[in-house]
Amino acid sequence: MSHPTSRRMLIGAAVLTILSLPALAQHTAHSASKPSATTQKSTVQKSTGTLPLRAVNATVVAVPPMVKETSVFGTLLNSGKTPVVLNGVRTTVADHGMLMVTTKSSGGMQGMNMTETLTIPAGGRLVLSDTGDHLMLMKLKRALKVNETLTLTLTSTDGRTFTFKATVKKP
Ligand SMILES: [Cu+2]
Repeated sequence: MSHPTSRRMLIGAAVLTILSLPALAQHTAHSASKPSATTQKSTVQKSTGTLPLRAVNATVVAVPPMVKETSVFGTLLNSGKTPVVLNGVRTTVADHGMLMVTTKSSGGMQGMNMTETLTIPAGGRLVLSDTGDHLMLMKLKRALKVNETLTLTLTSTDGRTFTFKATVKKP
């Protein structure tokens, strides 16, 4: 299965919303199966402070108004001396966020799964893309406008946060 926010699948996603075919339903099922795991963990404050991160080319994929979920791509740079273990993402325009990994079956089919954590190595980077790790924003509360800027907050397992801006763009 291709990623639903690729250009080709966007049209598919719109159709899926109407026909409720499996791809979108499966994606929504991620949130249904673990409704509050990410949210709960992100509110556990073991320490406070800002993560030593920088976001480059942070992009939220523009979706048609009837599509209620979207992806976040870009590159996260960790200038710290220890790995950053992300456990959540949140923004006011979405009910909740999820961390996702893309998997490839032996048959070469691509799918994605929710993951509890994504790690940015010390002094390294994590690339978020439609063919790899990425973030998803679920149950969007309103339609997103192309070129608008959204504020997103990442949380880590040690309770620190990183807030950054991402621009809504067509894929
Ligand atoms: Cu995804």
